[in-house]
Amino acid sequence: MKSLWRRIQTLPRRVWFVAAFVFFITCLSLAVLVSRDTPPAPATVPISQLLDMADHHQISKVVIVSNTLYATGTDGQQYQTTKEEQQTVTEQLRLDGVVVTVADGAGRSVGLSSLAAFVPLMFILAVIWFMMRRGGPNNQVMSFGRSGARRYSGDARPVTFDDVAGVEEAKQELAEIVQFLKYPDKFRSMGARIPKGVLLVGPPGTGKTLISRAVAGEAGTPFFSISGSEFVEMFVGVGASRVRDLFRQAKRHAPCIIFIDEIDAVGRHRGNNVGGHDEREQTLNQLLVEMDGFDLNTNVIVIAATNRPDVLDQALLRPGRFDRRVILDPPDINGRRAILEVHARSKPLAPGVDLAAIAQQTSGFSGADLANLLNEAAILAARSDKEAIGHEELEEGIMRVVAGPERRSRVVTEYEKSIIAYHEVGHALVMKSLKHSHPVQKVSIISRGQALGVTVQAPKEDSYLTSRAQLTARMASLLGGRAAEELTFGDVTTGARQDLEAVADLARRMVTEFAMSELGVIATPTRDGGSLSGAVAADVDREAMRLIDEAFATSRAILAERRGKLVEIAEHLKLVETIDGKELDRLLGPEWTFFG
Ligand code: NHX
Ligand code: ZN
Repeated sequence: MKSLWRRIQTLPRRVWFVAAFVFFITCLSLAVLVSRDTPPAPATVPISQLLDMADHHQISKVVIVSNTLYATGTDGQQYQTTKEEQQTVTEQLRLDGVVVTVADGAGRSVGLSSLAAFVPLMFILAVIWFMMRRGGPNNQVMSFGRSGARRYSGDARPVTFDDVAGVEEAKQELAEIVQFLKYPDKFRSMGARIPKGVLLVGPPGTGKTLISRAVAGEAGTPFFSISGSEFVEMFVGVGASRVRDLFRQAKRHAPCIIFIDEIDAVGRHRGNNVGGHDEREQTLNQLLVEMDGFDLNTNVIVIAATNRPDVLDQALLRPGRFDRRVILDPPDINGRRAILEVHARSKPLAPGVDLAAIAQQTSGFSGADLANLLNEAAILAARSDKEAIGHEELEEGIMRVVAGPERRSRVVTEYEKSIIAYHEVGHALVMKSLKHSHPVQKVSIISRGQALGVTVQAPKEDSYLTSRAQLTARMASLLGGRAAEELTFGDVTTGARQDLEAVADLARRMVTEFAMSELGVIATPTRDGGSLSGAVAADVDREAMRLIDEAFATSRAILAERRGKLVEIAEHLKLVETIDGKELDRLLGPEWTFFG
């Protein structure tokens, strides 16, 4: 009983909705049929009395259904009576001037009551048909049993490694898994132990799900997908039973792949939270039990994804569990280009569009960002009835991914427009004045998302390290907006809060994480709950403040000295609204130099 209730609890909300709907329709149709088609209760009379009444012309109509007579009086009153098996009354009634109808077997009311039973039945069948159709074998996604996992199989076109770009090493490592799934016996006969679990590590949007699907697609096996958070968000006890169910399903469809996204939701190391999170722990234990329960012939490989491998419970990483680790980095320039090419396959690009240039301008974008960029560009091209996606659409696609879509409906006063323009040009001029800044890509006073204006920078090339000079240049650039407001208007606004937050965060990290202050190399594990003693904390604050102060002084000095350019370009920006990097260089002139 308890497990039944648990089962009911785990039903997807959609099923509940459908069930309630069917119930409602059933009640409704019954109510309608009953109220409409039940005649006023007939009076039951002896056959002799009915015939007498007919003789006295008190009966107008009779319906005979086998041995039952339904009579209607001249006054509208209904009568019912039963005749003898073989008795014929038709002739006599006819002589009395009564309209006689003989209905065979199923009378009117009988037909209606069967209809009443039939309507809800049809509804239920329709609903079942509808749900089957949604989850049929040709369908992409099939909601799977109690586990809640989605099973992907028999896709019209399975995902393959060709659809995955920019992560060549990961592809190579996973190609081996494909071999295990395809030819398990080959490995077994060599006495090789086939891995049970693979941990994919990488930031969001780097294609962890995609590459897992590609492994299944390449091996031609089913793919069960569930997110770790789905295990734990439900009612107590459900997580573990879902795990059990998922593995049961998977074993039935072996060889196959189980993909667990966000494994850290279940796999966080245990025991550090007071009060305990029993539910999660139970789920994790069940997962470990299931994986340990794989025998040599279980052709199921579990692929788990996370962007926080450091928080995982060590038990998950032990041999025989997720003992293989595949790293997915954000794509470099070549990777980005390859990803753009994959997504551009199905999209017409205008001649001369240079995806390499787009790749160059999108440092730091993930695969998902790039997919988004191309999709936005495609939407823009379609909306303006173009024949192909041009460079213009791609540029706007970048801006949309970076800062959101334009919000031209946001109306700003002329005065605010000035503030926005000077603020943005302040950023841009400081950036252009410091040698260690990245190039400016775009300066715009068109509202996007939450921002009233943006200045976009992009590195010339990808890098894995950032120097102190680069960080101090970044801090000064971030404060350039505020410095320009102050210098131009003698007052400052709330608009710079995001810049200020970023500066404060950067300064703090420079002191504590990167040891780039006068405190020198201090051991400060501040990431994730490390704590500082009161005295050191005060030192850190003081040093961070000093770094910010210096950066702000740099910004002010630059803008004070180059105020002419600030005014000139800001006034120009108010007219044109957007200036790109090339145009900015032109406006700065050939004599432009770095500051100091
Ligand atoms: C507000 N927004 O919140 C208005 C609408 C100083 C000319 N009342 O620094 O737009 O004040 O260089 C992501 C990015 C909030 C999230 C920017 C959330 C900005 C942006 C505050 C320009 N450009 N500030 C900037 C700005 C604002 C904000 C954000 C965000 C302004 C400044 C936002
Ligand atoms: Zn700003």
